[in-house]
Amino acid sequence: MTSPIRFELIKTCKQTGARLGVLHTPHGSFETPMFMPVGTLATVKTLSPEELKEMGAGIILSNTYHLWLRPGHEIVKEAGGLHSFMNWDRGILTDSGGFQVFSLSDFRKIEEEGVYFRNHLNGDKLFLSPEKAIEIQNALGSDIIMAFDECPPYPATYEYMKQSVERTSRWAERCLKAHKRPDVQGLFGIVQGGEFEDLRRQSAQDLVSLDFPGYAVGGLSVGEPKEVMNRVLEFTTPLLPADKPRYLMGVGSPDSLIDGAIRGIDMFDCVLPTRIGRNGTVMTSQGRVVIKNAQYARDFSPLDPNCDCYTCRNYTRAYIRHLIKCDETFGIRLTSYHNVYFLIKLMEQVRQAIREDRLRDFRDEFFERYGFNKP
Ligand code: PRF
Ligand code: ZN
Repeated sequence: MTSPIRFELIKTCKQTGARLGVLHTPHGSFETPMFMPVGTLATVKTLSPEELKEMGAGIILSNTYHLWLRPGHEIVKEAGGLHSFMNWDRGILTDSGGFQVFSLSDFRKIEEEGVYFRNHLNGDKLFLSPEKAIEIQNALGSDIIMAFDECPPYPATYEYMKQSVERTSRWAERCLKAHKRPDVQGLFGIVQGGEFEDLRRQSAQDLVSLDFPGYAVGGLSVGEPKEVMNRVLEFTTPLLPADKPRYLMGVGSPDSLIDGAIRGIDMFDCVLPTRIGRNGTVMTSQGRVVIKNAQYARDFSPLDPNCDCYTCRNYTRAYIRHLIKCDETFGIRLTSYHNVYFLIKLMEQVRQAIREDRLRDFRDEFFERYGFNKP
């Protein structure tokens, strides 16, 4: 059977080894490396699908766990699947729910058969397993579905991580067996193993032998220093097949997107642009701006002088600051729009730099301007 997800490697950057590619899905093709905005509850908070399209988003991420609880995957299926339910005709990737259980639920018990935990909304007892996570994702109809994995907290002991990696491999095999729609939905495996090189190797080998159409690197951006993440990526991505897409889960700060691409990552997702947007922080070519600060009260320039998004073409810092200080919803729409646009355009610039074999130079200039190099 041919996979519904196909990765086409166009070229690698001579300066860094970063990959320029095209990911083909049943809902369109898009260039990589790219950033997926997060629409946890079948909406990228405050933004319409039309707005996401006009920014150039090719695929968004949504969550199995949240849609299972509300409105329920049966209702989404009845609507004709997630694409028609939310009126989005480009790509959708759903995360499997395991990570959300670990981050949202206080009570949880991990067993071989799955995870017992409490509904974070009402405290009801719930159970999620590889089979259940796949059943829900099959009903949602997302283009890319994720294996049910365990993402241990950082730091975890070597012994714990080893048991966890082995269980995640057994769960991955059960996910493959449970997957009922492999002709229309691509199932990705998730490499775990924390910062331990031999465990990452074991995890990658186990998953690669199962032949998934794509692979994620999980268990990063969970509190470890940036240097640890970069080092783990350096020894992990070479273990993955060159002709399959690689997805770094839950990473979305501008510096990590660039450093991830340099280490061979093709896809990223993160709530960062919408989450910080809602509390009034924006990413600009000169670094982060906290728009509530008094210094912007009479600043009639755009959020970012180098941005040509809808927000920056039409509104000033002073106006947006006023809206956000008054809790006007239009304010967080404007900041969310700008932040998502910023990351989508950043990835466009990364791809152009790869095309021209100058991603190292681009990185150094970007870090200098953004202020990452400052003490
Ligand atoms: N596993 C899954 N989803 C995730 C992660 C993971 O390890 C992470 C780690 N940053 C974010 N989202 N299934
Ligand atoms: Zn802008």
